[in-house]
Amino acid sequence: MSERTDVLVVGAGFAGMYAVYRFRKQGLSVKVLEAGSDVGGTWYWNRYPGARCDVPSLEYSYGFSPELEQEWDWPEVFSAQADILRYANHVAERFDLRRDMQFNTRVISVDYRDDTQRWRLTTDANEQFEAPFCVMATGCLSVPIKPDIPGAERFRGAIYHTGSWPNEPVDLTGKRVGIIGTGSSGVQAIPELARQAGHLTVFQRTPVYTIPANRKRMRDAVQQEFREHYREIRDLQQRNAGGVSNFRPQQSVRRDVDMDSTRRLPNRLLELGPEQRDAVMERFGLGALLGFRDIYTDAQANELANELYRDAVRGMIRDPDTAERLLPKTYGLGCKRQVLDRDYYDTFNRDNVSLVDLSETPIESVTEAGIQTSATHHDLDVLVYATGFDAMTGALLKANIRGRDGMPLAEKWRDGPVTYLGLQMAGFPNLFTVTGPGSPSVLCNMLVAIEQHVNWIGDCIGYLRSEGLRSIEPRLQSEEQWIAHVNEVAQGTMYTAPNCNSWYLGANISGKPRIFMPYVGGYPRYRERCEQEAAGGYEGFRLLA
Ligand code: N01
Repeated sequence: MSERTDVLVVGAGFAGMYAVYRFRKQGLSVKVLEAGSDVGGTWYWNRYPGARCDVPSLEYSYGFSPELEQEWDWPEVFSAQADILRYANHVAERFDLRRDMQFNTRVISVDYRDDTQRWRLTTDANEQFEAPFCVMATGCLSVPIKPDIPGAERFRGAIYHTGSWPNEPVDLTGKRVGIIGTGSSGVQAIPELARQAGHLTVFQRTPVYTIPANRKRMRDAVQQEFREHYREIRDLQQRNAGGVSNFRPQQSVRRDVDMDSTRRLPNRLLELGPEQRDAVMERFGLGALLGFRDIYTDAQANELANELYRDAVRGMIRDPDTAERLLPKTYGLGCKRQVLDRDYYDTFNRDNVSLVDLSETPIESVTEAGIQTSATHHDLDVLVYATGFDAMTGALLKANIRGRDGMPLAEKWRDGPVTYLGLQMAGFPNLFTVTGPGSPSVLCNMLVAIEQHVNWIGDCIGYLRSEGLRSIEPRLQSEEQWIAHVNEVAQGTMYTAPNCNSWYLGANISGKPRIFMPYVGGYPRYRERCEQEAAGGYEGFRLLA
């Protein structure tokens, strides 16, 4: 006998948590199924040393509760994983969310039953749950991947993945640690691992562009000023392409800090002469490059920025050969998600760190005792994979979703993800995805994107109920037009440059169709489009009584 509710939600990260609050508030019964042992999603799984968020915490926080905004203290401007997880736990307790959640439960199939017009979810313990509505709140970066290296199973030391780091402390004192991968996770972990380990060997396939992160402690006066302006800040977020308000505190600014000086720079790098460019780099460092708008769309400006970046990095590394290996040369700034770091380059000046350039000496195999490259054997006690995720589509495909007439989602998405607004798929009635492919998701402040999606879904279910309708799914034509639009706006940006290979494009997984998955047209434009659909009675969808 299966348990029945109005809505089933898969995942208890920030999306699933808010879904419980929102749906309950409108009188729906909800059940959340979560593979982990508690709430937090990304911040539950990614506990590796150095993990932290790249959006300021006062903005990367829920906006649905003014009381919550007033009572929570953030210790740093950009929070560490442990502080964000503490916040998630606080929210779960404060709103009694766990009451409707079942943990340690992995959903292994999600089936639409044509006879009952309900979704049936089956778990790894062979439990079954049914509901007329199903919300996949499974996250965009929640399926960690490990490369297929010959002999990987033979390694006798400890193996970790940054995306599923253990809850218990990992003692690396005196150990010989190897890490594969230099994306956001690797770049954050490497300086911390180097501090803890006896020796750290970094196996790098593609060098990264990384910018020093803001490391400020939160000042009470700044937090207070945010609290006094929160409604205005949430409103600004709704009108910003990336869902961040960029609110500048006025009263609490220290007189000795020139907070806005980089904002006085011109918008275009190509407007600066050589001396001005050197002066900018000298004064503001690598981060200044990101402020020039032309580097994202103009190939000449982009290459100039890349060269300025490389010159600056050459000056940071003591060993010129190591410096040269650390310089990205095969793609440009703006192609991948911008990486932020604390002490990344300086870590390569430490005596206990060595860099292996896999483009010169590729990995041949993992052995019982370490990694064999084409040049030598590296003895290791611990191997850390910082090799990323099957992004955006991975968790949805892994859930084995089958829609009307048993149609597998994997078949519908054989040539890449097809959705309408990143919210729904034709053939999958009453199934919703939160921050799905085709929505701004990973290009937006996640908390803003999540609340907007969950609110839209809640309103949609409310509409169906009030109109006596049973189901909603997109028209095929709406999907086709939307995907064409998603592709069109991504063209001409550095994201889709021919030499760019990123997880946004699925290029980190062999055989995955090369499609730019998130919507790059900006959050406000996207939100307005969703609002128009709702206000117009969901014309782009098929509604069935
Ligand atoms: O994963 P990635 P990530 N042999 O895919 C390498 C978010 N995030 O976990 O480029 C050797 O970016 C791969 O090399 P290459 C953020 O959105 C956010 O680091 O494929 N190397 C690359 O260096 C981010 O973008 C935060 O040649 C192999 C690395 O592994 C996203 O998560 C922090 C390999 C994977 O990099 C993913 O970041 C952390 C192989 N066979 C993560 N296979 C913040 O908020 C892969 N690699 C700051």
